[in-house]
Amino acid sequence: MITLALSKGRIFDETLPLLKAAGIEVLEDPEKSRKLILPTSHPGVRVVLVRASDVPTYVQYGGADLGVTGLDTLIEHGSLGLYQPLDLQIARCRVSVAVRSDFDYTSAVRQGSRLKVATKYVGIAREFFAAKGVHVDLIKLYGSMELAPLTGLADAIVDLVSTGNTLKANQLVEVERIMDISSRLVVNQAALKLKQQPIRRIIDAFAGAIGKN
Ligand code: PRT
Ligand code: MG
Repeated sequence: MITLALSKGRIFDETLPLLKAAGIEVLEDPEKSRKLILPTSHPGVRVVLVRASDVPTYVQYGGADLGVTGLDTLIEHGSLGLYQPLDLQIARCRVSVAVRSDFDYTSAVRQGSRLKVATKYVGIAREFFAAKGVHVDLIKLYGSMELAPLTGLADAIVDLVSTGNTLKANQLVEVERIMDISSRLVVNQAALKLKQQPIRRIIDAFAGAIGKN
């Protein structure tokens, strides 16, 4: 049995066409079913639904053989024990710095002010500001980062942006782009050795379908 870890929402939705290219159809809709293990049209393949941030953990420890995860999540988790054969080019976005539209970020940086930065991406943020030589106090949040500058919790946030509509709706402006993000296929290294043929077949089918949607 091959187990593929996916998270509900955009990653699940955007992985479906890749699975289809591999001749695999998921037989239940995760938005309608309460099941966490979904059968597929292929008797040897099943999908497990986990939190987006738990996908690398499942694959690292062998709870799943493969998974699809955002590069953001993968960087924060670390890639120990994970083989990363493919950039699937799905769920694209970027990691950016954003501030309140009335906050003068450029001056604050130029003056060497200490910045309070709220983020779920503590690792990415720490490395980015260290490389710029900007002193930051990082505040770890698990969601709704946009609220932090509006309530005075932080001067800036480091968060994912795709259309920019969420920032705009909250009077925030993007002041730096840190990195471009897309989702990656991750594979458990031991599983790749033990179940080489069926896993290779999935990797190859995904590879052939990238960018075709
Ligand atoms: O929601 P939950 O806490 O369960 O987990 P999650 O937020 O990690 O999962 P999910 O499914 O929301 O995101 C999974 C992956 O999708 C992320 O790790 C990214 O790699 C990728 N992705 C692509 C995005 C976005 N685009 C995105 N726009 N993830 C989140 N967003 C959010 C962003 O955080 C912000 O709140 O959408 C909002 C901004 O969108 P725009 O279009 O208004 O700019
Ligand atoms: Mg989310």
